[in-house]
Amino acid sequence: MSQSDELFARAQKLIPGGVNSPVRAFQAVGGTPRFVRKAEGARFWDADGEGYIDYVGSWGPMILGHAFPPVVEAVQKAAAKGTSYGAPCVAEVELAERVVRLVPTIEKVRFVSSGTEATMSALRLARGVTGRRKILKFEGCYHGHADSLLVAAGSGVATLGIPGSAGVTEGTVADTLTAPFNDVAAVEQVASVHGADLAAVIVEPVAGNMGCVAPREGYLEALRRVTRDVGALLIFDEVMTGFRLAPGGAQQLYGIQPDLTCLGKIVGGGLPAAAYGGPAAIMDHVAPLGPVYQAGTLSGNPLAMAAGSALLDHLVRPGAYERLDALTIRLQVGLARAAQAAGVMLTVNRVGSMITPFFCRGPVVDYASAKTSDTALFGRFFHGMLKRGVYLPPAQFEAAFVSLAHTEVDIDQTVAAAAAALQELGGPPQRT
Ligand code: KE4
Repeated sequence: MSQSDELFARAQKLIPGGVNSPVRAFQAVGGTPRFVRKAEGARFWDADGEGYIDYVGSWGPMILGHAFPPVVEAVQKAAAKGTSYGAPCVAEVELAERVVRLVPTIEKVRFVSSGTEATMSALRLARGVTGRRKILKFEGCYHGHADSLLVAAGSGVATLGIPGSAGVTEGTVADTLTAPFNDVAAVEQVASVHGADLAAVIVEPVAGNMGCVAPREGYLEALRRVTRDVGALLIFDEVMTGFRLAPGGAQQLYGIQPDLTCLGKIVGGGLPAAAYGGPAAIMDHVAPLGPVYQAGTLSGNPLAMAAGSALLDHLVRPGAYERLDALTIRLQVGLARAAQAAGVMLTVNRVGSMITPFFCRGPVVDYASAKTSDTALFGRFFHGMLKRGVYLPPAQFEAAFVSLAHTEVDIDQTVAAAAAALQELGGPPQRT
């Protein structure tokens, strides 16, 4: 029995599923989750001392690698001055100044403690500002676990809210519409029927939570056009893409100006912090200035603020994003070649340093096409990589992340492991 096995058995007696977030439990791939003892740079070591090249990176924050020294130092210094005040502090202002400078559509920003809080608050703000009730999200996009966003994917072009989790009532999702991602006609249809009561459209501008799926050419522009036409707010959920795809996130990469932006993950340097922001004309509706209430004991936590500022100061440097792209392209090409050599159907989607190998013919352009993936084969591939010291997201419908701590040697090691793991998969059904 491994240390992780023992820890997992212990954890399962105390914590539902033995984890504090479901995806960590390995249910999509089977086996025992690896309990992390230490992480540094592009790697972590589990409780048994096994080392892995890490492509989860805490699901996005570790874009400079784990235990990045300036971030660690900033947190240590901040902690020595107290861990939380429940009162304003300079670190909040300093991170807010960085966010506003890097994301020009954000004139004012409110820090919260999770991406869920950020999207939940942004939607409440949109409803408060517009006086409207309906919100539209897209199938396969995930925006955290606020009730109104936990809706099941619909079957039709647009579906009125169907609870996507036990405990979510029909009432709380009655005003949540869903439509397929990357389908302009579906959005136009929603606008034609519900436009007058549509408060907001919320989207992952590059989807990460169905696996990495890029917006089709013109799709984001269409969302901008349709929302402007009907007077709904366009909310970019950049919890994952913010500071990941460009200093100004996906909105900079694609040249789209949303009304509100949600940020998370990288913005807190791996500590619990997230944010939502936009024009002052909208943000000034938030308490204590305006009637839209939102609050948080640990919002603007000084340690998280210090970590976020330290990370951004070292991330946003000349050449950083070009290097992230180059490393991830190297991985994408290597995986595709390895799959071809092994005769395994693989579609490797990539945007910037977000990447997902889908075990299907492709193209993967939305949730329906993502779901054609052979998830059992993904699970076998996951374990084939794990035993060769490569840690991928333990689920097919997730994005993997490359960091600036990864090197060409790491990428080439990963590709070599993939070549061996893919060869092992064999089996006639998957051969091209
Ligand atoms: P949190 O509440 O988990 O901080 O953020 C929710 C969220 C909001 N928006 C987007 C685009 C997100 O990707 C997330 C969270 N992402 C998942 C990864 N697929 C977090 C991992 C997990 O749930 O454990």
